[in-house]
Amino acid sequence: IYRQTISSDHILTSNFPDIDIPKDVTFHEFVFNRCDKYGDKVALEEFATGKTIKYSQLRETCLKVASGLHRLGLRKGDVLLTFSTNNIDFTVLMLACSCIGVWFSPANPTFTPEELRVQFQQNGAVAVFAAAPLASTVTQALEGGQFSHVAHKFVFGEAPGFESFQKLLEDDGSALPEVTFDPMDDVLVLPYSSGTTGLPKGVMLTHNNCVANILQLEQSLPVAATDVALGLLPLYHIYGMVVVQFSVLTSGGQVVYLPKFEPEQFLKCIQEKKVTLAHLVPPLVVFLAKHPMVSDYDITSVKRVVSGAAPLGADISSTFLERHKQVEFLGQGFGLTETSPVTNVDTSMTLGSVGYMIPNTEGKIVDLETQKVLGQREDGEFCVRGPQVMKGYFNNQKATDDMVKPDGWLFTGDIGYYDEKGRVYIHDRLKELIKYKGSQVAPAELEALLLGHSEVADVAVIGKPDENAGELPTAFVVRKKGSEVTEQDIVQFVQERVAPSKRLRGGVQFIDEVPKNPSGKILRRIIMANYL
Ligand code: 4UW
Repeated sequence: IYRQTISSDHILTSNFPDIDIPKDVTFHEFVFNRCDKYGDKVALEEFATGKTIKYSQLRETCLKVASGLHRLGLRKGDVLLTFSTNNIDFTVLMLACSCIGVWFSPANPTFTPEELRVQFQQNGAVAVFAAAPLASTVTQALEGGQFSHVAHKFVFGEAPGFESFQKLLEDDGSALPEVTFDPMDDVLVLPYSSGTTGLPKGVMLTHNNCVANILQLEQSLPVAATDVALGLLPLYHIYGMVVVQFSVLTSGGQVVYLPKFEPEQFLKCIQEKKVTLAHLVPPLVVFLAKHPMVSDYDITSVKRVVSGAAPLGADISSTFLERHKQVEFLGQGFGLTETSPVTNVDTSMTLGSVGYMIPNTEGKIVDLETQKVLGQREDGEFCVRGPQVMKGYFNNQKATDDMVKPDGWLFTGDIGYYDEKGRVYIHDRLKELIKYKGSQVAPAELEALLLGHSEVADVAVIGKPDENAGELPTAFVVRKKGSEVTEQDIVQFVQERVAPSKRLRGGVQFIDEVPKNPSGKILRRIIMANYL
């Protein structure tokens, strides 16, 4: 298909025709209707335990859990927090929440108790569901008694002080309520993102946002019923949650879950399960492209690889394709938590590009100062508009208004340009966000933590470029007068308080003054230019 993808006013569109996105279907009905077609095929499998669930079991299992949740008193609009690595129960629970209108808010399972506490404070969850090894972190997070709103504590498996998820799986389904939905307005999930500035915020994605994004992906990144997909990327993050889980489950493929990246298990899983489709982030593409251990395994079943969440360089793509000659497709996807997530997919294997807009999605590049729309190969901020754009940040209208304008355009905070065919290239970031191996690190969060250190007078945190990880969180610290605090002290201080992805792996540099503009905003580009 060839379509004109650049209009005369420099607005980019898809090279596929727009599609019909129903406005009246809920997420769970959309998914269940698809699942019903695939009968006794295995839908999900846990590689570590061998546990599976068939397509024919999904609807009934989720409805039982939904009934159990309603029996406990959970109602439409309540928030449920999940603190778990990837497993089948996670997927079942998300769909069960959808059935009764409960907002599903997943937290990063590597969080410390302090980090988890912040998410509880923000989302006011009435129930928490944890993986068994993480139950003690939940207990610590909830200590202190300010969380009387968390009325129910469940665990996948068994843990002291927690009720077992098994109880909900065994519900007889009789308490399932009639719930009326407005899929265009009702929230399905509340993942967290720091957006363009500040601390992580809950992102309200509606049923329709997520249905739309799955339908939009069907032409640009089709999944076949014969596909076996790798379920390694974390389900708490939007890429795992929507793209991995549901683009496969709505197409009849099978997802094999792994709880974390462990090189041998990862390769063994691909080899044994004959994985055909691998959703990856750039450091995993680097691993497959370069690591000697990869040659010890037969991973020739892999035919299509998708990379997203951070830039994938053309050099790494070429090295990867050179080594894995059976791979027919290596494409990049681009998007944000705030766009459910996908806005662009590279279908043309133009290495280094994030590709065309997906159907029903517009794009434009605007001048950083004047916001004037720019033309071919002119550099500016990338903006997107489409049915996958979030409803807004939870309890934060100001941050919503800063990012999404009244005419629907979302300002991504990413910098790039487009070529003569309408393909987009992203090569820089205007926003504060640091990406360590595809995971979000909000500099404002580390800065606030470091300002709490008794010997730190001022600080700025930025991402230092790194070939393997993408970026490494790096602190520029102004010591208090007379302080002799060392780099090691500061690194240690942070390490004890944050998830592994947020550690100061780029180190600490001591400076005399943090460069700021007159209103006190940190001039991160000046720090990068002067010190990196
Ligand atoms: N190239 C350069 C990229 C790219 C990128 C994202 O944590 P969030 O909010 O969201 C994500 C979403 C990942 C994703 C989107 C679409 C897709 O198809 C897919 O899989 C194939 C994965 O990570 O971070 C959003 C920010 O992450 C950067 C960019 O800065 C964006 O604003 N980012 N994908 N291909 N940068």
